[in-house]
Amino acid sequence: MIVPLRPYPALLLKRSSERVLVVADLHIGWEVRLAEQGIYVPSQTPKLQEKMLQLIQLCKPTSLLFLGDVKHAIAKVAMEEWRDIPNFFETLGKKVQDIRIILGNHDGNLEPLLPQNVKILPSTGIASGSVGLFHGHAWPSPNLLNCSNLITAHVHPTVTFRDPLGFRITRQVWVKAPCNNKKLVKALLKHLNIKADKNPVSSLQEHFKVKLRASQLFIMPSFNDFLGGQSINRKTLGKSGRSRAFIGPILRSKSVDIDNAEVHLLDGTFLGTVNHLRTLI
Ligand SMILES: [Mn+2]
Repeated sequence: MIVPLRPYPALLLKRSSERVLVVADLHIGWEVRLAEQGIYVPSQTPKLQEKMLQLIQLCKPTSLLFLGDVKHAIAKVAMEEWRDIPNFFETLGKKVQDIRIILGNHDGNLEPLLPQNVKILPSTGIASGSVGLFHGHAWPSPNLLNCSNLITAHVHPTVTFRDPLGFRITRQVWVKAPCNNKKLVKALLKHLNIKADKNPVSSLQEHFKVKLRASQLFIMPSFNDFLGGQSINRKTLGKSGRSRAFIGPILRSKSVDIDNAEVHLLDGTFLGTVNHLRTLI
């Protein structure tokens, strides 16, 4: 069972006695980048840590799962990250022993910063019962298509409105999109250089012994609310008339029906579909 932890950008996966607290896109050290541009913001890590501790107390998880982009500097390790990241995981490790991280595109050289008990998982994701989790900058492993629900992050989804005075309002959101799973299989097999004949679904079964079940995709908001995000209801054509694609191969593959995706605020308010929200930007 997937339970969004309103009003936090976090969810709880419940499966028999297991309770997995899932968060994504912390981008620890993001403010260091701002300092390089002359904007000095104090470290946000204590705030992120406090929010995690609140959630742990609230939902009593048996494990923590970070869905990618724990750190911000892509390949190198910034000075502050040497201090903040080990402290952060040591503090959380005192409350919850089992901590796992699915690698995102910003997680280069993360491993030396982590305490022993933190497990690193590949960016191709993991399957947990009927739920498949991956960061979203890379294709998931084919076996995730056996899960009816896919959960991804990476986009930091937001919604934007403009009121009649011209004020622009941006809020973080959850997105729940239906998948055209046949298209999804076709695109994934193409990526893997596997010739899919007329029936990609049976090719998937044949090559990977995977029965296609994926039917919807959830996009998680970023846990760090200081970050920018991708506006989910922006017009798909830019001023130049060129199409402005979403980031990540799965959203670009057109196998996710973003137009008919449901959009919810962090407090659970249902805002409508992306199609409808596009008229308000
Ligand atoms: Mn990312």
